[in-house]
Amino acid sequence: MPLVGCGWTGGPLSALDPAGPQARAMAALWWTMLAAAAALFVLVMALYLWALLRPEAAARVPPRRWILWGGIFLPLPILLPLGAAALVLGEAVLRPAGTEPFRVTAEARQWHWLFSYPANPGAAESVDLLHIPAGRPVEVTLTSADVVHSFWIPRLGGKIDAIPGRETRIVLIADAPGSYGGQCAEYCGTGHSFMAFEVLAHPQEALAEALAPVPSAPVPSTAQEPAR
Ligand SMILES: [Cu+2]
Repeated sequence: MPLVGCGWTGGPLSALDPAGPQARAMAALWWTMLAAAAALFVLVMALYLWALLRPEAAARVPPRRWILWGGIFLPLPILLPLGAAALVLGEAVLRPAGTEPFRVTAEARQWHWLFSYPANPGAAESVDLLHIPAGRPVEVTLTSADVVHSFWIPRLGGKIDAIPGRETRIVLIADAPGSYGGQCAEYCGTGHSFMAFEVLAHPQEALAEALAPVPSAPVPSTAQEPAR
């Protein structure tokens, strides 16, 4: 049965179902941390069982040795590789390789996201809907009109705060065309849980069409032809 929030069997907001290199690095780090935490748990439980089943043997171990081995030497073989993995995978999140990014600005306000495309003159702004090219880095520049919000697209990576009075940036890549869920990840008021958005990743050749302003429908005339 899938876990709704973080299920590895999919879901629009599943951080464990990555669809881009940044999200993959973060998911890998999550699994690495889970494995390390599980290994430490098993080791501590094994020691606990040993002390429980052989109390006379455990009592012969001096307190200083418990502290040195249990507090320093036992965790080190796990925590050192974990720290190294965090540094390597963190670099993959912060410095994605790739070509010139597609630039988008996102303004957060209670409780919507306004996306605009300054590098694409004539592109229509969109509310709670972000159009991006698939397979190309996307640089999102964030601001906030009111309080602190947080921009998060779990299947692509993130998250990063949108802060009033300053700009923050994040670079993401969607591997393939498709629809991805986004959500404000910082409590920002009573409408916070509804502050979701959709990301549509388009094939490069279809992006211009997606960004084109939607022509407004002609206003029907209410004037009637006089009866002859
Ligand atoms: Cu929020």
